[in-house]
Amino acid sequence: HLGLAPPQPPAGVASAAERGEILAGLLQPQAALSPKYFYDQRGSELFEAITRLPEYYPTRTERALLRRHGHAIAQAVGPARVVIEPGAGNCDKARELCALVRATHFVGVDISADYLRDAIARLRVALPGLHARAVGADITRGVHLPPDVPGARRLVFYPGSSIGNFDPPQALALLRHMRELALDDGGLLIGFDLPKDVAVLEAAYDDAAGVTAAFNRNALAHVNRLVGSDFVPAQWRHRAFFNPHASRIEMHLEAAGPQRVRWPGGGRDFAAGERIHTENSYKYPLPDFTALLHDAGFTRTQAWTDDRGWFAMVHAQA
Ligand code: AVI
Repeated sequence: HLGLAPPQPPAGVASAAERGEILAGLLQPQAALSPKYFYDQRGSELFEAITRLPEYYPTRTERALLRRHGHAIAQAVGPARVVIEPGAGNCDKARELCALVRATHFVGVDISADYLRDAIARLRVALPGLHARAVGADITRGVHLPPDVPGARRLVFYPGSSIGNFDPPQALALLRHMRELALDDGGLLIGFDLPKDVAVLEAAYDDAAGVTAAFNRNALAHVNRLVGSDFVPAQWRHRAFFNPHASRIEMHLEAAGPQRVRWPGGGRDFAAGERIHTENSYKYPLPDFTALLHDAGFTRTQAWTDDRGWFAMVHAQA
């Protein structure tokens, strides 16, 4: 590709496509914002704080699964290979996994590019023999690997139940894309959250310390920077509840009073109590998720769950 790259907007300002997507969501009758807008630098830090909260069980349950079944997981995955992690974040889990499967190459992809670059630098220190690369990209637009990434024996690693933040048709499309990334002799190791007691689920998304509330509101501060809007985050209440019909946690921001929000070229008035839908977090029963993996083109699957049946890891062969 020899042409000149199109001029890029300065960091922290939305591209035309991003701006269109954000404003279209805010102007829908039921206003909505993609959960990807949680993850600016501060949002990534807040998410990391969430993973350490007593109420937020997914991260520590998954880590325990990886440690307890490490040997069996390494066997299912096979020997040294290239690990690709979409949405790598702080790369904590990547460090353990790369050591476990004796990976030679790691490619971390994340929308929060600066945060990822720092994480990759730490990963290189922790595992000096690993060739580790950072790719700052939005995985919903497709993961494009640098041309020099080896093609053989790939493992796509998608932990943390991030797949739950996509609607099932989008999740299927993403899994198909991962199936392609894995090539014909690779696989996918994926973690996802299982349905459970509603009180446990709701506490995990509405913690006593208010970290998840701050994480939710931070999306408005991020959007203000991206599109030049004037949301006052403190005027929006955090709402999180389980929707049993869709088997998902929903997060919303609810206007504490009437809000007049303006941005260059437009705006919207919100009545008191009106909501912006900011996130879904789907909880899949294991058989449903296995079926989704087969629909996406994976063949054999092997699953591990914790004793309480709260979280699952699946290895799916291409
Ligand atoms: C990143 N993702 C899997 C988290 C989840 O549990 O859906 C995001 C999150 N939202 C609120 N708390 C954590």
